[in-house]
Parts: sequence; structure tokens; C-alpha cells
Amino acid sequence: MKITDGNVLLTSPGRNFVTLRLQTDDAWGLGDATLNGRELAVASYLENHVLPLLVGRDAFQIDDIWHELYKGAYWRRGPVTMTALGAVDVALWDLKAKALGVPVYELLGGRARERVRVYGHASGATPEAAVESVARFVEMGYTAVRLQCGFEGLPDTYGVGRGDLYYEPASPGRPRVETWDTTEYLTQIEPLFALARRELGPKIELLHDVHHRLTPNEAARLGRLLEPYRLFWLEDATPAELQEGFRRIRSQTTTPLAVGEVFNSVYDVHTLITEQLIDYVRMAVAHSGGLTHMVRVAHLAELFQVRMACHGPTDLSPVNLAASLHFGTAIHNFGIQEYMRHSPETDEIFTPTYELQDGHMYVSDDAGLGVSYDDQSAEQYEYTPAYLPVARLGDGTVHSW
Ligand code: KDG
Ligand code: MG
Repeated sequence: MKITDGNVLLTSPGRNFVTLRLQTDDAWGLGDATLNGRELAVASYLENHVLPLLVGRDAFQIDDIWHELYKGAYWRRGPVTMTALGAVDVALWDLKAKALGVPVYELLGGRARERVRVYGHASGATPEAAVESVARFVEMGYTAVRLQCGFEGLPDTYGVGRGDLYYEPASPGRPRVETWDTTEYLTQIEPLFALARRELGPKIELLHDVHHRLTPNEAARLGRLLEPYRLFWLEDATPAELQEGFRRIRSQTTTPLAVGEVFNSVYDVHTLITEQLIDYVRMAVAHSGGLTHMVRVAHLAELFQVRMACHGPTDLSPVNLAASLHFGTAIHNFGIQEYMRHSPETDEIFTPTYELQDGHMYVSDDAGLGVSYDDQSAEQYEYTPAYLPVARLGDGTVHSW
């Protein structure tokens, strides 16, 4: 079954999405090529360097195409390359599953579970508002909720939504500047979780994202401080380019650790896995070479009792979410899936068939990923350049955002 055509599709229903559609005479498949704030780099990589190599290839040779694009480029890894490769890979899995008339999870080994547990995103301008927001998620049936809030001196810190249930940090124009202060954070974070446990009881699973802001030693202190509140995980406690930094954290605390949303290759995470320095791998299917590569990461992680918990923000499209849900339905060492609802305008374009019920997602048994792309709806929304914020300390020093 030969690939006859490929299109890179841009749309912006409130935020930018880049989608790759690959076609044969009888079937088509979709991949998510969105890299927040760097969208056109991936679009150009696909259009100028990858699509000319794909037309005429056998669409069923997914693994061979993956290796040709990875090894054949000579220049390996990196977010732009691996997002482009991920879009091709996921589009090929979608296309092949459609051609064979089965859902993607069947090609990944078949069902390992009936449903995929997800966690929601609660936030508020103050600790009280954030804890109330968790309660709303519990009422909606969620069993796991991420808790972020603004603190005194840190009003616009990471993860605090500017609307009701939607969170969107990217904005048009030059990057917004957010202020960071480690002392303010470390002195106000424990009372937040103490309040949450007092109000919500011991059972609801609580997660928290530090978003790369601490040093390994500060993160170790934070992990210890939060132990009494039994977190499901502490995410991105320190920037993880230096995987060895996690040895310090791991040796000091039993708070579970999750890492990986900025990673794009198994080589970014292998020390963390093989030394059992973390509990959950947070890589995104879309940014990590697609399902082909993520299955390899999952198999390595399984050997070391590390579980998979794919990155699933709304700055990735429903195509990526559907791929993550098929992955989560099929792999053995699944942990949890991040879920932030997409806007109604976004769902109108992608018409996903997955469903949320009682804090779990169910993929449909439609052939492929169960997602489509409505060109007419998409064309209403023109691509608008936008950037993620930049964090600075009180004295103006740039800090990790
Ligand atoms: O584009 C950046 C976001 O995807 C990231 O800030 C979201 O940290 C994030 C998360 O855990 O979803
Ligand atoms: Mg995160």
C-alpha cells in the first residue's frame, strides 16, 4: 500500500495545532506535529525534508520507515526532529489500523485494560480556591487531580489557569514574563497540601508539577516535606537534562517522582529508568518519535518497574491524546494519563471518539485512532504565532519556566 500524498495542516482554534495527514489510495492517517511555540519548525521539517522521502514508500513498513528517517537523517534526536518523526509514525499506525479495520490498540498487542485512568488539572489563584477546584473534579468523578496554585508573591506562577477549566500558557506577541521565587514557593507549598488533605481526605490521588524550578537538593527537601500528604507524584522537580541529578532526590525521599515531558528519546531517560531514580515516565507520544519509539521506552521501563504516564496537555491535539489512550490501553506498565479537556472548537475539527467517564477514558473500537480532521472547520482559524512565558527571578535573572 503506497503512500501517495502527505499534507501538513495548520489551524488555531484558540491555540495552534500542526497535523500531518498521510494518504494512500485506500486509507489515510493522522499524526500530531505540534511543538508549542516552535510549530513552523516542525511543519517545515516535514514539508521540505520528510514528505519527499515518503511518497512512494510502502505505508505498512512502519518500523523500517522510522529507522530510515531516524538513522538516515544522520542528525539524530532533538524536539523538532522527533516531533516530525512522531507525526509520521502515528499517522502510519492510524493508517495501517484503518486499512486493516482494527483500532490501533489491537496492533500494539491488544487490550491490557478496559479503561485508562486520567488525572485532571485543578488550580486557583489561592490555596483555598485551588482546593475547591479539586473538589469540583472529585464531583465530576476524577480519582486523581493535579493541584497547582498562586501564592503570596507568586501570583502568576506555573499551572494557574486564567479561566475556568482550561489552561493555556502560550500567548501571542513577545513571551510574557512570570516571576519566580524559590523561598516563597518552598514556604507556602506545604500548607497547600495540608489544607488539601484536611478538606479532601486521604484517598483522592494528588499530583503536583514543580515545572523544573528547583535544584536537586531543593527538590529533595520538597519531597521530604510533602511525604505526610502522600502525593501520587511530584513532577519535574528539577531540570532533567542531567539525569544524575535525580540520585540526590531519590536517595532523600519516598515521594514518587515523574519526569520526561521535555524529553524526546529513550537516551534522555535511560539512566533515570535503569537506576530506578523515578516512578513515572512522562514523555509525549507526539514529541518522542511516536508509538514505535514509545513502545521501546515502555518495554525498558517495565523491566525496572517504572510506569508510563504520557504528557497530555491541550497544547497537543486530540490526535496525540487518542494515540496516548491507545498506548495506555495496550501497554502493560501503564500508570496514568494526563487529561486536560480541549476546547469545543478544537473537538469540532478533530471529532474525537474517545469518552470520559468516572475519571477514566475509553477509546472507541473504530478502526485507527478514532480521530478525524475537518478541513472546513480548521480553515476558519488562521495560524497565530505564540510563545510560552519566560520566568525571571526578582533581580531579573532568567530562571527555568
Ligand atoms: O507547552 C508546555 C506545556 O505542555 C507544559 O507546560 C504542560 O507541564 C505541563 C504539563 O504537565 O502538562
Ligand atoms: Mg508538566
